[in-house]
Amino acid sequence: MSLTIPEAKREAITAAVGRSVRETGVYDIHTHLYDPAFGELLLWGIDDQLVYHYLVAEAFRHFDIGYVDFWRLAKEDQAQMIWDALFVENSPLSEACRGVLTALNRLGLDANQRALPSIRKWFSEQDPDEYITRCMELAKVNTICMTNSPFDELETPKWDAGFERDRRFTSALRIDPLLLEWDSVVSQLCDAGYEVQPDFSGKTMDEVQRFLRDWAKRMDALYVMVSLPPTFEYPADTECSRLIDGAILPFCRESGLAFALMIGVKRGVNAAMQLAGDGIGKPSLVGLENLCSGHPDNKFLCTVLSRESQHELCVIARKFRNLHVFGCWWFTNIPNVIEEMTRMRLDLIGMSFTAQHSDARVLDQIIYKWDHSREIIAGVLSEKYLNLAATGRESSEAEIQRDVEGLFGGSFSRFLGR
Ligand code: HDL
Ligand code: ZN
Repeated sequence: MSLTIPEAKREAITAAVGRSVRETGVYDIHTHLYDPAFGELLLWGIDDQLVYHYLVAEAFRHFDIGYVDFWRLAKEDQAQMIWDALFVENSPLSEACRGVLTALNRLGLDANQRALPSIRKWFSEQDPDEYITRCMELAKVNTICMTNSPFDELETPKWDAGFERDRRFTSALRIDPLLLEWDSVVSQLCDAGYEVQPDFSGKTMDEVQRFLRDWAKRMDALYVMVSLPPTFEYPADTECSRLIDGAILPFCRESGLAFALMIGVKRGVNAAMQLAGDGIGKPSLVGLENLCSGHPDNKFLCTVLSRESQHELCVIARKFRNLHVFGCWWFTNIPNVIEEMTRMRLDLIGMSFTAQHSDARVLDQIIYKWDHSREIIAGVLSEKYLNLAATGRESSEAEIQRDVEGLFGGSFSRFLGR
């Protein structure tokens, strides 16, 4: 028979959880932000927020303009079109729209204003370096993990030249082209001095491992990562599966790095929308299960794009301690699904997961992505601690704080052994 909790205790538990969730600094373990040394690659400000591909996708539903004509417009003109369609002619109720206004409000601007030029003027007056610190402080983000690709010609020159790292920005080695477009990267690897063959003959797998070793060292990468289509299978007679077996997993075991799989994205279902054109598919997670069971000495991070796959992902995590589940990725990063996923994870895998990542592409977004998620996570956690109290178990504020720190990056760091 569960205990009836006095109202005062209910309020005390809820307040303690809310305080801890609101105040605890997070490790944002997956973003598309950049160390300030990358200059223009680190996006920030109202126009970059408005042309974020989430808003492009939503705005095109109101546009008559053709895709090509839209992309030909200057960024400010694209932003104005998106602002007019989603924030003036319609109420900005979607998660990504509300996010822009949450960020404006938290930055001290009037989120009720409709005139974009006055907002734009405020941003033009901000100092970039100070602004980075301001956004991180407002969002209570302690550390930002970047997504760094050795195949991205915009960022590789900076890595080649070397630069002094901003310690607030760590790195993840992103290898999608290696696994998903092998034929197109063979020549790039050869040009870079790695002796690889299209048919994997000769020293190919050793050379791919050397490539990974060189870049992981250059970036001081925390983990290796890939996004995978819903058709991903492992093991399979595919170049992806052969490279995972022959190079990725041996390298990760040797280096102690985790291998992160982000499963379920269908790239370019509407390619004319560019980044906004990627879609979703419900994957089989048998490949993930085979990876975890077949390679107990490898560590795997995983997040899955489809809401329908979240329960299966939690059950696989229950079976394999070398799997760490993280975040509410992309199309699952909406309030009702974040709530459902957080509750499901707490119910099935307890505290051993990372509750959220921002996936921010524009610096200012960390403010809203974390504000919105903290509110939801606090609600679910309060419910769980109240359920616990009903058993007669007392949770101290220190225990609640410990648990929240774990969900916000501590469990991730322990899993990586960092
Ligand atoms: O593949 C990924 O890392 C995804 O997060 C994509 O970058 C996607 O475009 C995105 O930004 N989602 O939030
Ligand atoms: Zn991402």
